[in-house]
Amino acid sequence: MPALGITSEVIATNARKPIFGYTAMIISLCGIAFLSFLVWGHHMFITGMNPFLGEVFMVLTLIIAVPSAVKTFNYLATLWKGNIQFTPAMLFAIGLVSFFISGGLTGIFLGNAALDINLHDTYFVVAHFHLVMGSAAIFGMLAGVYHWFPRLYGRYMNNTLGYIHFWISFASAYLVFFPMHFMGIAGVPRRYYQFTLLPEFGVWMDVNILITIAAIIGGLAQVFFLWNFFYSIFRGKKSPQNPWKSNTLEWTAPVERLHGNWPGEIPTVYRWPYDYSHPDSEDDFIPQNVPMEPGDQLRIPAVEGIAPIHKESADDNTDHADTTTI
Ligand code: HEM
Ligand code: HEM
Ligand SMILES: [Cu+2]
Repeated sequence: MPALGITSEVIATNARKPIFGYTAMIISLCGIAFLSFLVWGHHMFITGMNPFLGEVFMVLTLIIAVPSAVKTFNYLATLWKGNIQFTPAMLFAIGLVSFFISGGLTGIFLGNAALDINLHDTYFVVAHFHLVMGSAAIFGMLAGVYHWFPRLYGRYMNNTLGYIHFWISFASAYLVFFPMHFMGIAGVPRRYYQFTLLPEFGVWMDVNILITIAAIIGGLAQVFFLWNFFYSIFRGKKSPQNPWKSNTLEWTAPVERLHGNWPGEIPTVYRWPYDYSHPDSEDDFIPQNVPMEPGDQLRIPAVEGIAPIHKESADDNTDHADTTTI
């Protein structure tokens, strides 16, 4: 879930567009969080559970595909016709979307109780969860590190090293985990120390070698990241206050760690976080702490009506802080 939240932020900022379907995105996130409590039985389809119970868990599991699909399509729609900035953070966020699709789709296979009789405890499962958990989740976290690094240290990470890190990690993750689907469909079981005693699995030897080589290369690629991270803390190029031209409030705070984060007064939030490519702004973005002008539209549907905006007094940002805060 945190990786998906990071991705929403990174994709909107670097596509220079409001996130597509803001309300639907929030409802989906809550829907996934809630439904995830009700699906544990899909790990137990072949334990001998009552088939009716299996059916219930199957339906609940497949329902999760709906909010997951909403999120994925909204990510793609946010990219659509955006002014896309291919920063390393953006590449990792798009990488998450890719892995989330590939890994999520196989979740639907596994969620079908009848199919799972064949697929359970095979490498198909290993492929599925490494795409969603070992790749998508990790890529989301890396997107967050690249994105917020200048916020943390006032310096950039090196872009070239970031690109090398992304492309090798992206290619090797698919090379490692994608072939495992075919092994699983062919019946190769998970959690075996070695397969050489089972001649029917001998055909997978070459694939296993490929996977091993790709995994070693992918592991080594992380050295670029670690080097980049620690080197940039001390020697990275100095970054401006708000390097990605983001709207959100954290980019208005100084890099120095202060009690209360801001030196003087705490800034007031006037607008939603997605005023990118705003027609009224020359800079193509309006940070959240810029007061509303008369005629500006508050574009959060859910908040409208709850937080009245005093348009006539918008220039004065101290007097009405209580009524203009969203
Ligand atoms: C569309 C969403 C998803 C569906 C429908 C789904 C469905 C399933 C099913 C039915 C299994 C059991 C397969 C079996 O053992 O026979 C499974 C295994 C697994 N899934 Fe997912 N999954 C989804 C997303 C995720 C996500 C987001 C993660 C983690 C980030 C995840 C992590 C795992 C893990 C770790 C296992 C293997 C557990 C084990 O037996 O060791 N899945 N998934
Ligand atoms: C280059 C990276 C990785 C490689 C090559 C890799 C490889 C593997 C392989 C081959 C297995 C199956 C072992 C077996 O069933 O005999 C496995 C199991 C597993 N991996 Fe990974 N993995 C990687 C990264 C990750 C990451 C990042 C996560 C979690 C975020 C993860 C979580 C798991 C889990 C939960 C299992 C199941 C353990 C079990 O069967 O009890 N892996 N991994
Ligand atoms: Cu599960």
